[in-house]
Amino acid sequence: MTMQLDVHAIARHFQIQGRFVSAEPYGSGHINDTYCALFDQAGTRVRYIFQRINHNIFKNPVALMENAARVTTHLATKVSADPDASRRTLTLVSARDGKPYHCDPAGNHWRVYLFIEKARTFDAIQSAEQAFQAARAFGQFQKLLTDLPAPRLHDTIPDFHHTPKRFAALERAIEADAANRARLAKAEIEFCLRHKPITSVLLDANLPERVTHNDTKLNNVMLDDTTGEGICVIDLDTVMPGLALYDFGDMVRTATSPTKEDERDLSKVAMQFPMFEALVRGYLSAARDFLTPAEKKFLPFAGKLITFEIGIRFLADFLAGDTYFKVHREGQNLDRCRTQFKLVESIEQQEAGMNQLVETI
Ligand code: ADP
Ligand code: GN1
Ligand code: MG
Repeated sequence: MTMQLDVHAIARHFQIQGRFVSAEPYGSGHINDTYCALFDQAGTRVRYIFQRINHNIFKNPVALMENAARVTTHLATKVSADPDASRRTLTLVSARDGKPYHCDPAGNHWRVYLFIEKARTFDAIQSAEQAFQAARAFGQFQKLLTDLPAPRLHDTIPDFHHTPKRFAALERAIEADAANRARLAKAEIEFCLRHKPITSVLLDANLPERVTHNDTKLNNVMLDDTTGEGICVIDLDTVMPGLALYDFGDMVRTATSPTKEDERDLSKVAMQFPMFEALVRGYLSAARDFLTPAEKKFLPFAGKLITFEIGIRFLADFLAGDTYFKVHREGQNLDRCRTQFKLVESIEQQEAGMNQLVETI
């Protein structure tokens, strides 16, 4: 009830017509507080997405919203000729003062997006066609942003995909062992130490900086209910300068194993080759025009690296006592870490074939 009242009170600050009906928590993101709010607009029920930005994680929500406004405006121009334009990119609803957000008395920053109807996100991949569609949408997203006008976007989280720094943070978390949990994660810590040498490979490869999404997990793209098409890329908080490979890598992490991220039965976790192939084909169908040969060559490696990197982050958060990612049960971050490392192993076993495939496409 408190939450309903909160969202209702927040809603008054946005340029939304009609009568507030209800609001409820929505989605399975790990970071922000997301609500679906229903309004009655002259007899028609219209939904909106309300989000309270997690300012423990995003230290500068105003800069973040400046990025989001620039990116959504640019994308809107690009898709404007499409009859379905309003579902092909997120659309921010302005606050009554004209800003793209509202700051409440407690210092929380809220934003509102039009609800993308007749489409949904998936927490686990169900088919190769879905993998193709998701990858094509993220590739298209990068492509449409290749000519985003200057200035450079803000780094909403500095060094977000700097894997060696993520590794150093893990080492500090092991050392501090703040929640006395290192004893529960000996095998995982050992796994990390063994894999340390891969952390700097992409940074050493001298790849071009681009505008990238940086959080391309499967449930950050909406697939159309009827056609299955990857219709809209969402969750724009980490859109900033990065490597194209960070985005492809996170697709491999979240769309090649049939399991959810926190699957406890590790025997079910595996890199499925047909899903990888669909990702490569879908991504290249949009990104081929701008990708360099070096970027293309590293596609399989990026899958391994980003899976490892997010595994490190889950492990570090488990050791720190679950202060970053939302958890809904004890040990969830360790379970998430384990699925990542199992997937890294599965990729390693198939890496030669993955490299071969990429060469032929
Ligand atoms: P988080 O940063 O916490 O992951 P997201 O922006 O990804 O938050 O939103 C969480 C979930 O809410 C998404 O996975 C998606 O299912 C849903 N969602 C977000 N934005 C929209 C939108 N504009 N229309 C419909 N659903 C949305
Ligand atoms: C978070 O916001 P969400 O749930 O889409 C995280 C990503 C991780 C992901 C792991 C800002 O993504 O970096 O890869 O969880 N986002 C942030 O599921 O840290
Ligand atoms: Mg999300």
